[in-house]
Amino acid sequence: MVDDIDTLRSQFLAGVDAAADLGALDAVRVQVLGKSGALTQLLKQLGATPPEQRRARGAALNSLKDDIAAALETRREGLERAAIATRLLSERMDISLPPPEAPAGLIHPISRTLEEMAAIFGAMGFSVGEGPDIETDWHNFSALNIPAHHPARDDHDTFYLPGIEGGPARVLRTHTSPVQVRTMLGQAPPIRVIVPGRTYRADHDATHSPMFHQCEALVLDRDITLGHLKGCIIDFLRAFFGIATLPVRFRASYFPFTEPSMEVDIGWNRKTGDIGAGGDWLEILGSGMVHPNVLANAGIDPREWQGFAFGMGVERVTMLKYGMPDLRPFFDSDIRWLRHYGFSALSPVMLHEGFGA
Ligand code: 2U9
Repeated sequence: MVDDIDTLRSQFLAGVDAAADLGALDAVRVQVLGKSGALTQLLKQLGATPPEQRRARGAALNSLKDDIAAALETRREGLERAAIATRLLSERMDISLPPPEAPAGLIHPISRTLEEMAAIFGAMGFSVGEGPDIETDWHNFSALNIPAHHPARDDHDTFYLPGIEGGPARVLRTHTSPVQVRTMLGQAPPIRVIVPGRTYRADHDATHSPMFHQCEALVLDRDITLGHLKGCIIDFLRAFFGIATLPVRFRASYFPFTEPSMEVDIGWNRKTGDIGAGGDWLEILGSGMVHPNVLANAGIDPREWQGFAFGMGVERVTMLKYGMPDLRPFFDSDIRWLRHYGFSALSPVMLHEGFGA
């Protein structure tokens, strides 16, 4: 009788060893401990065992049951560990590898230029000003020393909008200068602000778009001179084009809102289009000392405060920096153009790296 117990034990332990996974192990368990399992049957037959043998046989069967439970548990733990190890091996990831695909989406060159301008001027202590695209005629023209019927208004090819219920005439702003007017009306000097943003003029060809971007600047304090204007603009242009020796030239000009006024040229090679050397000059922005009338219009005493302003076309400086021949693709939303000229979102603007092309 003891033989059948030992046979069952060795059969069972062999079955447990052979079980290759948790499913097979459970099948072995059912064979022995299930409703009609081998050990269950032997336990059921215990009642029919002669009384003098029953005690010893009962003890032997219970000991076998304990051994079976322990063996099942040990094997189950082993199989579970092995399953986890296999999974970890198959799911291992090499985090030093590049991502399987380039990230979707690229930064538009205009956004990139605006970010670079904010970084360069930000490092000089400028903050960024914003204002509405739909302006009053007064903020866009009159406050800037451009009275009604002044010929400068014709140069701007303005989009005029109907006034609201007899209110003041409205325009799509033709430059971002009205934002500096609003800044002066809203805060006392000293002021150091740049104003990047969309502007509108009714003009459309290879070098003009009805919507384009400008970035203007305004600095007001008690003792600001033309020297500050020159230093600020030269530093900006050299940082933006990434050329420490970029030649910069100031040439007398006229704008209604500045006096004196200067156009600013940079050195380039007209034949190759290379910027930085070559003996030719290329106009890049307009500048000047803020006209006393403009300060007075915005409620600032020109005897106490003075300063400079300048403005540039964002598309224009971007085209020059990256050698882009045509303005129109900026606004075509053509993904092929963006793949060529766009910037990775994973390489953000960082001033310490310089902005050289
Ligand atoms: C205030 C006072 C003065 C901003 C200035 C220019 C000269 C200028 C053009 C460059 C190319 C516009 O995009 S463009 O066509 N801008 O030449 N802008 S001074 O002067 C201001 C602005 C605001 C209150």
